[in-house]
Amino acid sequence: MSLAAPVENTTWKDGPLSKRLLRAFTDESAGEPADRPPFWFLRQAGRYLPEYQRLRRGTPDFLSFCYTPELCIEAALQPLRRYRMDAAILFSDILIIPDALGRSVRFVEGQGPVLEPLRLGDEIPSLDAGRLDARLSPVYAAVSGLARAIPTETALIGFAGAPWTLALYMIEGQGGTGGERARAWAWREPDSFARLMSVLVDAVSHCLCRQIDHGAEVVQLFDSWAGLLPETQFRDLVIAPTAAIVTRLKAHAPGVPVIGFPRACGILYEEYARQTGVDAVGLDAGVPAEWAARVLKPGCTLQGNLDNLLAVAGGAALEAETRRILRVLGPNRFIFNLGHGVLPDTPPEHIERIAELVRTASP
Ligand code: 1CP
Repeated sequence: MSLAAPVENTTWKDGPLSKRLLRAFTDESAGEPADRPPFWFLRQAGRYLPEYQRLRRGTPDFLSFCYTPELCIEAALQPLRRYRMDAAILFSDILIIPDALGRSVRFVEGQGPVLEPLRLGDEIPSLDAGRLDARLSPVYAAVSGLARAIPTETALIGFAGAPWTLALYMIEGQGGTGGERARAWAWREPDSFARLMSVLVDAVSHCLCRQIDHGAEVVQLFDSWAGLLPETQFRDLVIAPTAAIVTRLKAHAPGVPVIGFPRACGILYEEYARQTGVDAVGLDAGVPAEWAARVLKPGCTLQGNLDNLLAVAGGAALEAETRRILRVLGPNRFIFNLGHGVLPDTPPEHIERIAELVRTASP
């Protein structure tokens, strides 16, 4: 069978929900209480794994790696072999969408992504949505190959960057800034910024629908820089575009859960959870678990939120915090995860210890 052939996605059409991750999106009163929550780790594949470093050495250019389905499939399977998480996540990057729209994107060793910054509203018409499928077809092939390769009890998560976070990279040319240029543009020229957001809403919705068609059973929207925005911009640039994407996804595949991750947005999590239509919210490590359980959980599933530095540090604090999060947020309508991605200097044995603690958690 060709790697690129779409996979018939039956999980959400027919049930039953044999996968633990998918059960976390159902109302607990409808089924048996969970014995333990499902778990996976943000950025679970990648540089902290020696086997990934070996695989990556063969293809120095990271974008070429992302456009080679066999390599993406192998990179996504590596952490599953070690830790048997309840979910595999597509190995790709959020910046493939700007790349597929025709912007220049490079990954510089030791520095991260570097894009040719978008400077003017006049450049927006040059973003070419017509190229998306041709450029992204290897990504969809990786999704279908992965769907076939993972164990039957493992769920497959597809993902994309959310429009605001993509716009930030496209305008700033890199991450790690305060997003000043992008935010000033949004205040100064709301019309051209809205045009950019509209292109990105279309591209992200399209790319996620294709991932679902190829076998993704859950999709996650990474809004990594949501926390930079004051409330008015948060409503316009995070909540509204996310709600528009969720509407499109639900029209295309009503049963596929959507996880939103508006990182570091503080109490605006509440508005995000209520108004975007997402099925779950990913919590960063700064969100108090008791608050999230009381305020957010009644309406949606929660995911998170162990500090990723505890996965670096290990020891007694890692054990205590993992147990605390399991107690406060689990076991139903909860997906155990980190509050942000696994860092490159994380000892793999610490990830193993967390996996063991979650797997043996009692309700
Ligand atoms: O050298 C290498 O091997 C490249 C390192 C790397 C990897 C392994 C990058 C560059 N991206 C990725 C893969 C990746 N990126 C995945 C799949 C791996 C997995 O989860 O198992 C995912 C989900 C992402 C998502 C991603 N990329 C985000 C959202 C999550 C987050 O961390 O907030 C963001 C912001 C990016 C941009 C990006 N790509 C790469 C880096 C180092 C960064 C972050 C740079 C920055 O902080 O601005």
